Amino acid sequence: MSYRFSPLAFAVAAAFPLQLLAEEPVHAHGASSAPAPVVTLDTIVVTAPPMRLPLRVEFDPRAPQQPLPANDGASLLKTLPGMSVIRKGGTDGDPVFRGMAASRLNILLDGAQILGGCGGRMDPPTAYIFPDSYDRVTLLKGPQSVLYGVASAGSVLFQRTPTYFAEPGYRVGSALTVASFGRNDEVLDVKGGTPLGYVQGMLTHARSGDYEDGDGKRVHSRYERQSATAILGFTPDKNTRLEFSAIRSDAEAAYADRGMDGSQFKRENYGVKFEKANMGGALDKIEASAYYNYIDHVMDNYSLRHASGMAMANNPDRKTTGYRLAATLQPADSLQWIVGVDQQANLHRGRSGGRSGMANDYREQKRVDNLRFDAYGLFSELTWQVNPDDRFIVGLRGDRWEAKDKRQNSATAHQKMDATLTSGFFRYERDFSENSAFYAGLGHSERAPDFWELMKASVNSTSAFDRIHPEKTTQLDVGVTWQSGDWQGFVSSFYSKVDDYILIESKYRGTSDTVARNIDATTWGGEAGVDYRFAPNWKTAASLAYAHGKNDTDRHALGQMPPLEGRLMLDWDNGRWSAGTLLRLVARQNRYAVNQGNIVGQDIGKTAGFGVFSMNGGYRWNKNTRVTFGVDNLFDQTYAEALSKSGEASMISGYEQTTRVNEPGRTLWLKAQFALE
Ligand SMILES: [Cu+2]
Repeated sequence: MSYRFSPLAFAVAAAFPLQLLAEEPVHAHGASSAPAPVVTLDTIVVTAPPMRLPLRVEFDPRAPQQPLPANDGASLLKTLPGMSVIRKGGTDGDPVFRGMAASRLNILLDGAQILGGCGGRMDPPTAYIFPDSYDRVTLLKGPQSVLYGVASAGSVLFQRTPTYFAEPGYRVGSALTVASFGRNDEVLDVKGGTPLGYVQGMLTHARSGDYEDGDGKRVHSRYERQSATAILGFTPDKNTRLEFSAIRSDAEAAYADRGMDGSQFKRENYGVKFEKANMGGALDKIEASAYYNYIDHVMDNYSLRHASGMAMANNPDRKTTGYRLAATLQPADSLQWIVGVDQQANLHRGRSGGRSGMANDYREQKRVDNLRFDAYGLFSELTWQVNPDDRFIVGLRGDRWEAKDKRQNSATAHQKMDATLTSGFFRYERDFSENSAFYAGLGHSERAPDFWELMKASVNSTSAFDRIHPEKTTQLDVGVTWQSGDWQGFVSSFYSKVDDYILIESKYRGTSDTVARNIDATTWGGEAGVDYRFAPNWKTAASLAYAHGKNDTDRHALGQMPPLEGRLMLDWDNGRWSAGTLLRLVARQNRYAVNQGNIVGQDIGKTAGFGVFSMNGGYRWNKNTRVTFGVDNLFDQTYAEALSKSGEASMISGYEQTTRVNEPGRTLWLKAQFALE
């Protein structure tokens, strides 16, 4: 499917960038089955989605990507310039934007927060994302929006486009992916409805064997994942929607960086949403939603590997609930004002024991409370369209946050901590022409420490709880997007001062402690890209991403920062056949801080640069049926990303140890997509 870019859609989008999120119902029927007009795919394989709106990148998660992403949310994001993934095994890596990982990147699944349970961070929110069950992914860069919770490095929204059937109809979509290393993914998405409402059911399944690196060394990385989604919606009219949704999913995944694997990632989700749009008066839209997310994770050292020593299992769970209410006001034609409140509460519990069915069975143990969090926030974001070309956007957010240490044997047992957090931004945007814009914004956000940070030790105590302060980011974002003839490009840059950056340091001062401590940091960098359509069916593109981090307190590099990265692409597409190449070049990383980083990982040392070359092709019968195929890492390079986890801690019998968890070697893949309506 190739969506031609609609100038009208862009003009609307550029004028009201905030309205795009869930504004226009897409007719899942008839001629247009395209997701939303803003999602455009110039080529059928996404190698780097272009940035066409200030501070915001969008892409279709169902579109084939090169390199073939693993079946989770993080791998899917890696194609965006500025994004990296901390690899732990075959799937469930942690996404990192501009060197900022974990809670610094706010991830929402159809508006809901999901918080993992694994103390060892096996399950970032993206581990509960099944890419084929979403219609759109949006990255909002920087602390430049207050609508979706506290965002310091940015927010990533995995969204479903609202469904509306103008007349009775149905749509069946399916996709099948097969690839090297025993990989196969299947998805079935069925929806049907009338103007009164709709039902939708989605099933996904994915499985992969252990992959091999370029040297043919097997990496302990196999996984299997499945999800089922059911959605029931009522649409009394085109602008009113009441939707109920339920998701169940489970997975198992091998980890190459540690002594245990994830043998269960159960998730249960229920959501309800109400929305009334285009009301036409001073009150234009209201939105209300509530959700329940429960995850029940098991990791052990016997299900997916030969146990060395005693069989052990760890079984944390976490329940997260929340709601959000928002109103869009239109006090004047030139003003759009969104106000609202959101709330979130979660409780983390744990238990551990022996193998199921054996003495000390973990399932027979009592679950004990660890930490409990309660937070709510008030937000207000105003867009003032001064004239057709200039606008100001200002946002303000206040959060009240509270945490309680419910552990019995913690140094801070039964203590409480709380904070009032203020975030806000101010941005100016100017359109030069239909597809060209400039922006400059100053933002500030205050982020409370998360579960993983609070569970660490601190400098002078075995508990970091109540010892570390919220992290405060103040950031300048400046950029431009432009299009002129066959050329198109973007630059987005940032400069950030982080006060009380929560640094995680392992082997602190020669001990075996991993501590959390506040430091001050400065980061700067950005992303840039250019596309050039040099002949009717030909396009070449290049992108560059860099982030520089300094630990101002310790006076050296900030840990876990990715090196300079560039991509060069060449694509040919005649509407039926397509072909493309991708060369990804990553520089060496000489700036590192051994044992320092974030809750996901810490630096090991310097890394070498590398280049990876990949090719793809495709054929489409019509807009609903296409096949794409490719070979990633054609020359079978052996390499590891700078942010990869250490492979030395694992000691898995039958697997050779490597310094870092290496990336896959040569990988062949084919994805077939088919839809009926
Ligand atoms: Cu785990």
